[in-house]
Amino acid sequence: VVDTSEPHVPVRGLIFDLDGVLTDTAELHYRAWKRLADAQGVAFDRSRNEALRGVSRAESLRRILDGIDVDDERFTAMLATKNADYVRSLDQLTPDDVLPGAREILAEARARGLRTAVGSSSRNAALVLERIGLLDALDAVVDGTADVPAKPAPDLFLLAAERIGLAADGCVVVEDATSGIDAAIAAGMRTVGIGPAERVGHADLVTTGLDTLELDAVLALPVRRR
Ligand code: B16
Ligand code: MG
Repeated sequence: VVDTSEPHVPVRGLIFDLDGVLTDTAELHYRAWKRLADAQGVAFDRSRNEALRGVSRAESLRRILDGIDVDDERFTAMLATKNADYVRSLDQLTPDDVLPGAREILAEARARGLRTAVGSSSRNAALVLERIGLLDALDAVVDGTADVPAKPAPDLFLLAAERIGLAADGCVVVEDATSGIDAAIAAGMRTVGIGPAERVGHADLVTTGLDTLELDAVLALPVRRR
């Protein structure tokens, strides 16, 4: 009998998105954008906010303005206003804001010899991780301050893999955004999607949250064929 199955490439590291995976800063982003939009007289609500999941700050503002023409100076000022407001709101974050199962899976991954990293679009990721007390649970944090193209480009995740000393095919990315799963697939990584199939159904494994994710199931994922 000829065995045609691919040899299993071991999973050696987990790369987590931040907002929507380890904590829910989406609500704080929403409130800061909503205050800005109201002040500018631009229509914005929670359903429109859904389209900003995992999207960079500047691209988020472009989507909120939806074709409304503002000059560069005003655009930059709006970004600064929203971010100052958002950063102020991070004062409310505490370790209680870590999403269910996140602390546990990070600890279990470490205990089983896996490397752990964050790959987030946010330029405030280190601050958020410090507030929720997860910095020590991670071997590397790559965020929106890295000078690389944003998701869905693979660069952020490739950089995270490099920082934890792993090849792409040894990493699994855990993401809640469509563009994040796209980025991980483009990087040649295995993927876990957190959320509904409409959003992350193209991931190798889909679940509702880290509290329902079995590490053994993640370790058993076959490597993606390119
Ligand atoms: P900042 P993630 C993303 O985080 C958020 O989901 C998205 O709503 C936000 O606009 C983006 O970070 C940029 O955040 O304004 O703090 O740089 O999901 O990639 O961890
Ligand atoms: Mg996210």
